[in-house]
Amino acid sequence: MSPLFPSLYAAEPREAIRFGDLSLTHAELAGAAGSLARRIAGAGRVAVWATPTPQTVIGVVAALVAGVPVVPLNPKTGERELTHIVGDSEPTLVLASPGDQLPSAVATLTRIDVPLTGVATALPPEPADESAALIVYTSGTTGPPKGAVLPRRALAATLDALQGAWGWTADDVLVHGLPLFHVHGLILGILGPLRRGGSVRHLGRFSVQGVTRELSAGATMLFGVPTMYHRIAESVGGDGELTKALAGARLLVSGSAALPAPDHRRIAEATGRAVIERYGMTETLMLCAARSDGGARPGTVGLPLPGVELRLADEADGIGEIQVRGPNLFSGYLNRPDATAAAFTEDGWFRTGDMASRDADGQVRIVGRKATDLIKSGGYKIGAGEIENALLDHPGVREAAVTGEPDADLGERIVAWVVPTDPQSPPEEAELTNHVATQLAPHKRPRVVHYLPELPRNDMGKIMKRALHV
Ligand code: MCA
Ligand code: AMP
Repeated sequence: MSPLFPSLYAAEPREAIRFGDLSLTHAELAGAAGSLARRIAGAGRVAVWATPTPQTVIGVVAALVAGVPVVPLNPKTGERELTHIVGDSEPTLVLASPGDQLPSAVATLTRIDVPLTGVATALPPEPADESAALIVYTSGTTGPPKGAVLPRRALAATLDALQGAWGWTADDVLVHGLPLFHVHGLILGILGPLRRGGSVRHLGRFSVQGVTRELSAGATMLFGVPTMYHRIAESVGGDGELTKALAGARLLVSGSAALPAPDHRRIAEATGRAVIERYGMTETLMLCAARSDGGARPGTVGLPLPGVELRLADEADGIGEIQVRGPNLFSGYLNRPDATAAAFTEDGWFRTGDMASRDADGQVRIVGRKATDLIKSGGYKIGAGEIENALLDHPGVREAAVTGEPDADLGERIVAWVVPTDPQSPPEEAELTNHVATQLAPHKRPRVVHYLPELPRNDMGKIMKRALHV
């Protein structure tokens, strides 16, 4: 098999990753990851406590080199969700940084503290293309998140397709502040530069100042979700240093949700640079991308990437559901053959649930989603059902419904509609918000809670979510 990361095998002495003051070359990463790979070889699956640190990168790369599937864990995940993910994926080990405090749901696993250094010896041969590389948990409309099993060939296919679209080379230096437990930050943002033999500087946490600093100091590409570009757009007019830094970048890429045209315009007007969009999903990795050599229009996500077959199903007025096939697709949901079967059409196309049209030149324009019960907030996909279930677990809540409302910063904000058990003393808003944050994850917490005497229901007793708005 050809290696996922050729420059590790070549032990290149150039910088590969940088987190603050800590940086590792490809050779150093090969040493640290190679040593760890030998320790974990043969493990069933490994969980990685995916803090934004070099240890996370070493842990993930070690597991990929050893052929051990990785389950990246959001360190802020609450008890209920973490228990589900660990119970479902059954890792035998957890890789963490020294000093990380692990909650009880993972504390029972054998823990390895990831060392930053290791002795470089020959790396093991890579496993078969079809073997599982990563299991990434992603929300559906109802129920707890499902583990999307991503084979190595999907990673290689998607990263190589992006190389072609963006002219991505070993000379590129990527900067981002995305979390390392999702596709965008981990696969595109870390494994992408490593596959190219280039480098990535991670901000630890996103800030406009961090972006300015790194783009001014030689970074060539920026990846972010629309919320990050919105925050950049808010600053760009009055911040000469930021404007100059963005203008000097080779590529500004937005993804994970639609980039609003006003943010696109503000950045383009101030810097002369267009932010380009790419479109994908956890299950499919990248499907479309605007090219770096021009032709990007606000509101479009470019053409299907090489290797990706894309059709619009059940088209009406030029709008249909995006369905796809290609080597970039996942191999199924872990332990969920029912959900895997439901995700594909009878003739083998994956149903994305996204509705789109195509411009005259073929560029794809996403216009909405089939399911109103999926919310995209800050680029995170969140199911209304999982939040409703968490709220219903609170003794002060008799009934609950969750909706997404437009939000200039987050794209959509999570809104909870609650019928209290005791209308005379409803639970406080902060109490409910913290309940969801600690059971599921902070990014899944409602930003607004409305209290109602009852929820609007139709004759069948179904909650009429369309009637829930302020
Ligand atoms: C606030 N916080 C709390 C609470 N309230 N913690 C616990 N309980 C509470 N009640 C904490 C939060 O954890 C956070 O900490 C801090 O306060 C600020 O909260 P928040 O306002 O939620 O965060 P933010 O700064 O507004 O976050 C915006 C963001 C973030 C940085 C844009 O949403 C983000 O990183 N989004 C990226 C999502 C992503 O990668 N999606 C890709 C999915 P702290 O800041 O320390 O965390 S992959 C995908 O979609 C496909 C494949 C694709 O196409 O890419
Ligand atoms: P996730 O399951 O978290 O991987 O989210 C995937 C979803 O994010 C897709 O189905 C789309 O709805 C949305 N998405 C990703 N990129 C874009 C984009 N550039 N424009 C619009 N929506 C996007």
